[in-house]
Amino acid sequence: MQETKLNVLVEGAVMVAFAEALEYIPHTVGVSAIEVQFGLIPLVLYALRRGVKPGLTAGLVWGLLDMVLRGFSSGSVLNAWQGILEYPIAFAVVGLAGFAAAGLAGAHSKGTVTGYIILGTILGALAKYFCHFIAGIIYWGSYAPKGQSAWLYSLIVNGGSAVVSTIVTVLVLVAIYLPAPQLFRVSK
Ligand code: 218
Repeated sequence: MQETKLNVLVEGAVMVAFAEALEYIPHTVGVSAIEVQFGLIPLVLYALRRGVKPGLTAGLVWGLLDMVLRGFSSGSVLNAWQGILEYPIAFAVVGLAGFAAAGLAGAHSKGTVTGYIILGTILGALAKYFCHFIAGIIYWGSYAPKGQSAWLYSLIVNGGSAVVSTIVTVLVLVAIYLPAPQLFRVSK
């Protein structure tokens, strides 16, 4: 099939819609603020297929959409700077997973592809939760249990979210790749 910019755009719109739909599945761990962000699955897949620039753009759109549809109503937007850091910026940097796209495109074995899926997911999730970690220290410290410092609380919540979200995303993407490797390749 002839690949056009329109293909990349439409595919991005579908992935963003899918990512946002997945946000409606309950995804906090127990009573904690730790979350399993299922939306990373389509967003990282898109960045792995299309690279950094489309990935950053799709992440930015997803962040704005999530802020409007869920952020304001859940009380997760505390002020303008925090809102900008934790929605458009934090969601956009998931697209950094696209740094693994070139390696994945040139990979020939299942092991190598799995390695690039892991690398891309870690890059995207780490970048996103680093933003939330910083925001957690500055803006969410008052939610820390008595006696716990703001940075340790933020590290536990956002580090925990990064780890569980990365594990779930890698497991699902590898489970998709094994029976359907064509989904990770862009036809030329
Ligand atoms: C310690 C702490 N608690 C809450 C937040 C806010 N936060 C964390 C992760 C993801 C998101 C975006 C919606 O999924 C938000 C708003 C924080 N940064 N730190």
